[in-house]
Amino acid sequence: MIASAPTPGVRRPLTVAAAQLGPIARTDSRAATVARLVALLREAAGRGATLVVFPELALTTFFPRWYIEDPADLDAFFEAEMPGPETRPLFDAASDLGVGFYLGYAELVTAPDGARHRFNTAILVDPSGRLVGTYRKIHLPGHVEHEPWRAFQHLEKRYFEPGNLGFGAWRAFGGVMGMALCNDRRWPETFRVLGLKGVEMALLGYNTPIHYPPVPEHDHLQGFHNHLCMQAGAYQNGMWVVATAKAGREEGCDLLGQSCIIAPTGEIVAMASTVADEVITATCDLERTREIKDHIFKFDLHRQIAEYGPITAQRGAVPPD
Ligand code: CDT
Repeated sequence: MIASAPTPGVRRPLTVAAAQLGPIARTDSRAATVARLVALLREAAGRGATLVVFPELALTTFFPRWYIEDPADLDAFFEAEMPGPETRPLFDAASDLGVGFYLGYAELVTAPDGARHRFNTAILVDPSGRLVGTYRKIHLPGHVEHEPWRAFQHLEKRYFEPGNLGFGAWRAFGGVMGMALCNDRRWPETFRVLGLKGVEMALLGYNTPIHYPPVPEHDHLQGFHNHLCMQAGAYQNGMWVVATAKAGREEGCDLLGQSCIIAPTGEIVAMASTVADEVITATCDLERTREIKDHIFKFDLHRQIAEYGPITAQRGAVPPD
């Protein structure tokens, strides 16, 4: 008998939902948006979910598409407290329903010295309403300066600092949970670090414009690349991935949908079929991570760490002379 074979009959089922959002207008109030989140939460709970994953920046329109000069206008998209008065109804509904959630939002932190820091953040809240963990987006895409030639901006590098909390792993929901945000999914380092922390389920929200101004010939590949990187990350690290989009035509910009739940084998087990508010669910057996983690990607047996130095020693490629 193989020592690491899964114990027959042992299961750790977790029913999760990806609660996709359709577009949010710039003028939509927080109250209106939070009411949409609560409706999705109720639907997910009605389908048996105990964990609901919302998108990145789920409380507002995807504001990095605009060059915003007035700091007060920018501040309007950020949360200075979580929960605050406008987000409290989501926390209350979740604990009433006994459902936990992942929520992406723009976080404004004021340090004791008065310095203000802005992060693209996700939190994980358990079914009792307790904050389990906070993740601040590490791989910020886009650009710093206003680039008027673009059809729309992608100013995440201007409006956010890179996350300063690292990639976390938390024991919750009967397993080991990890978080990431949008562009993080394109980087294998994200999933590998989560894998090395023992993560069994990665939660991720995204806002992905279908049009990519610097390389528009790739626009038709956005859906392919979205799934390609997450299916690879799931398989190569033996983890479930729950990925939720903000989708549809938002302020004239088309955002990719295709929210999905991916098994540790890399197979998509559920996928959204609209670009509107939509709940998808799957019952994920966390024990199935063993099929991969104990065999083809058994890290402690197969990884050759002496050969991986360049991954952390250098940022860019260094071709031979
Ligand atoms: N929100 C976010 O990270 N979006 C990026 C767009 C990349 S193109 C600037 C993504 O990876 O989908």
